Amino acid sequence: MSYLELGYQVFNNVISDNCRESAKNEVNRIRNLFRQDNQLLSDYVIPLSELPDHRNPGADQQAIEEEPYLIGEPVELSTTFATLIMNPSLWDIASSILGDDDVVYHFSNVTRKPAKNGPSLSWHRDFPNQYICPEHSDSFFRLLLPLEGMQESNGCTQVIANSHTLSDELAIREHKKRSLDINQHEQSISLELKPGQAVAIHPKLIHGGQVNRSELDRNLMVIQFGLPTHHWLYHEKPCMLTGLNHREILEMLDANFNQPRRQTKKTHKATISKLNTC
Ligand SMILES: O=C(O)CCC(=O)C(=O)O
Repeated sequence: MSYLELGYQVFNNVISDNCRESAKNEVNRIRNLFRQDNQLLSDYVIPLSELPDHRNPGADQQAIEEEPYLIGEPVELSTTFATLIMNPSLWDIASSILGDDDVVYHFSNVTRKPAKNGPSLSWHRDFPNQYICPEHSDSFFRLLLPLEGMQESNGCTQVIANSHTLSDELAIREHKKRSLDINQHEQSISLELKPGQAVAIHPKLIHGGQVNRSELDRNLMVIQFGLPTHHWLYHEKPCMLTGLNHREILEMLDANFNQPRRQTKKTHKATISKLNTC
C-alpha cells in the first residue's frame, strides 16, 4: 500500500552508508561545537534542556544541559548536509510523492534523541504547522531519514495509520482546538527503519514517539519538500534555500560555499565559515 492510502511510505536504499556516516560525524561535530560555545550556534540549535519536563521524564539534567535536541537548517552549517539534501534519490521521492517534477525545498533539521536521554514527541500533524506551511496539505510532505537504524527502543517515529484522511479544514479546526485524542496511542505503528531507508509522511498523518532510554542514539534528518506556491498558511523567516528547486540550490550553494563573501546571509556568514574550517 502506498503513501496516499496509509499516510506514509517507506523507501529503501535512499542514501549510502558513507553519506550517512559523514552526516553522523557532522552531527557530532556540531554537537561538540555547541557544547564549547552555544552562543555561536544559538540561531540553529534548540537544546534538550529547553523542552518541557513531561517530554523527558527522568532524564539526566546535567547531561541534557548542553545537548542539542534540534539542529535547524544543518545545510547552512555544513556542506555535508548541503550535499546530502542534493542527493537525487531524495528529489525523485519528492517528485513521486507530490506527483510533479517541479518540487522545491522548504527546510530541514536534525531531530535528535540521544542515547539514554532522548525525549518523547507529542502526537501532532505537520498540517497545519506554524513554520512553513502551504495553504493545501497536498502540496508538501516531510521525508524522515534516520542517520542510524531506528527502532522502538531508541525512540523511532510512530504513526497512526490512516489518520491523514480528514479534510484540510477539519485538520485546521482540530489543531485550533488541540483536540488530538491521545488514546490513539494504542493504534500506533512504530516506523522501524534500517540504515539507508527513509519514510515519507503525509502532512495530516498523526505522528509522535517515545523517549529513548537505550544505549543507541537516534538522529533523524527531517526534510520538507513542496510544490512551488505563493499560497501559505504560515511562512516563517526562510532559510537561504527555502523555495528553491534542485538546480537553483546548486547555483546558490556554488555562490555561497565557494565564494562565501558574495551572497551568504550576513548573520550566518561567521558561523558557516567557522564551521567549514573546523
Ligand atoms: O522526531 C521524530 O520522530 C519525528 C519528527 C517530526 O515529527 C516532525 O518533524 O514533524
